[in-house]
Amino acid sequence: MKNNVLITGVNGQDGSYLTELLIKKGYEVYGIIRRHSVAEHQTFRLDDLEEFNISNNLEYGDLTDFSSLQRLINKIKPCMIFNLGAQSHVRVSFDAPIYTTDTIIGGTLNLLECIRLSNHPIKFYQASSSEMFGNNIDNDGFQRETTPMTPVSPYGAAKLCAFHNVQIYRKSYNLFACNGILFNHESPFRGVNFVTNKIVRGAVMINKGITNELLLGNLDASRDWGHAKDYVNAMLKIMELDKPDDFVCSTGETHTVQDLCDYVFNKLDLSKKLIKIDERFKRPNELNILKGDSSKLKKATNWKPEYTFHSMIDEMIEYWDSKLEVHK
Ligand code: NAP
Ligand code: F7E
Repeated sequence: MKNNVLITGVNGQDGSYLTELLIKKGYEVYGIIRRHSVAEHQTFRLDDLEEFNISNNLEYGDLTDFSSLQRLINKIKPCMIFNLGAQSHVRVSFDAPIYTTDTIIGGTLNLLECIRLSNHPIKFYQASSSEMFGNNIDNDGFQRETTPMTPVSPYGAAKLCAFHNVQIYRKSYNLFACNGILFNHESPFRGVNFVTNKIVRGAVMINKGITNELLLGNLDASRDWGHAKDYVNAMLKIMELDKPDDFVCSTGETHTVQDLCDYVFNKLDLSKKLIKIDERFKRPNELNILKGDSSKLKKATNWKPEYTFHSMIDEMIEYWDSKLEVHK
């Protein structure tokens, strides 16, 4: 149908913000969810969208199960598919490389094949990642669409293969298939084992007397952190263009993990001595610095982020402050 959109990873951080945006823009949003043994918390990020009966549009399936994808695409007949589903944790991709690869490379190819075999046109968005660059940086200190890509993790390698397949299907079969090369983006809905939410939640827990230390890995890595709400806006703008293409989406600013700790701990007036280094949270291989140049995206779509690094972290602090109970 003209207005139907299908999202994989609908209950993830980006999936939930994108669902909200698309509903507000008048799209009918359908999402694929997996079977969880603890189903009651699975869709908590979509709770506020229940007034739109979103749970009626959630269907069981899995990116690694071609039959489930084909069945849903035939049923929903979406005009757009956003492929946000993935095992998205870089550290975990070293622990479960085959599963990570299956969901990302196999899952993306399954969707591209469904679209190629479908008898109606479907636009396709692929959640590509700055992790694909590895440690390549242009001479001016930025990564952009033309920067070489040499990933340093199984996750990055899988995303790079999927990225190429999107380009291959676009060129070979004339599909409207786009890659958004998104740099790190965060929010209160970020998984709590990613570093921003781990630090913010951990610091608020210390402040409320729930815990007394925060265990982290490498504090020297630098990331270009934006807000997920701004980045799902970019996804839709990319899909509303006349021609399919690939775009970097980033803030152009970089901060170390240490900078992030300093900001949060200073804001809450906590001693940084409570931060301890734990080898378990380090990776076998590290991507050291990310700083993206979004000029191409800005020129093509007028995209502009609304959040700053600090306004995003402040929002996350407020979220956890209101969620967690005082134990003092
Ligand atoms: P996220 O919160 O981890 O969400 C991932 C989603 O994928 C979840 O809904 C998860 O469902 C689903 N999923 C995992 N395996 C699946 C499978 N086999 N079949 C179907 N669904 C599956 O990730 P995010 O931060 O929203 O990121 C969205 C996408 O952007 C991901 O592809 C990620 O790799 C990519 N990306 C993220 C960033 C970032 O900084 N956030 C940057 C660049 C690219 P369950 O709840 O069932 O696990
Ligand atoms: O790590 C360091 C860690 O796990 C950021 C995913 O969304 O963005 C994300 O991947 C940095 C790394 O994100 C801890 O070593 C230190 O240098 O929050 P993260 P990521 O690995 O950059 C890309 C663009 C994606 O596409 C991915 O899907 O923080 N770090 N101590 C730590 N990281 C974690 N998770 N936990 C720590 O204790």
